[in-house]
Amino acid sequence: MSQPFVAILMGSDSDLPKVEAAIDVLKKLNVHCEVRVHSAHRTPDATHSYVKDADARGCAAFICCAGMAAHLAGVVASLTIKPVIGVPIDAGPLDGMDALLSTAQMPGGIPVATVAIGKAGAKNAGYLACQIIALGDADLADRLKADRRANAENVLARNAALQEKLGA
Ligand code: RP5
Repeated sequence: MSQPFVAILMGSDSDLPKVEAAIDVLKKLNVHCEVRVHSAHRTPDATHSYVKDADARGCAAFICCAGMAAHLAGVVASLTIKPVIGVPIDAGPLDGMDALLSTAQMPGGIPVATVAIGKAGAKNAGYLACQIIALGDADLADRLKADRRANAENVLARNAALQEKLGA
């Protein structure tokens, strides 16, 4: 069985500045990922072929990032029973509300775990994918716990710095 990996798909390379937040998390936690531009609307055949192939090669979860009428996550979810995480991208005049609804409002039986719009959503998509893989990977679970501790320590340190600045 090949090494589990996360497939990150985006509808356009114009999404990359937001999608990088997911890539950064996976790199930090040492989880292998493939990153591809595949559009549900502009390249439907290539999207189908890639998802089927990635699924067969051991993809553990798909992260699908798209803006506007964002059907990428839903289409990918229709092709696999691996977990699909949808990231609505804030592209276009509706600032991602269009993508949020297009990604989240899936018909029953074809779930897409939809995270927040934009960069924060992409970051959480990276963490969620790692948490899914960590169900069967104790070392990754330890790295996730250490990351949470580091986050908490960082917030506490910033609070201490603020108190000092305020003379409290
Ligand atoms: C969506 O349309 C893409 O995911 C992107 O967010 C948006 C605009 O794409 P471009 O016109 O910038 O290629 O499919």
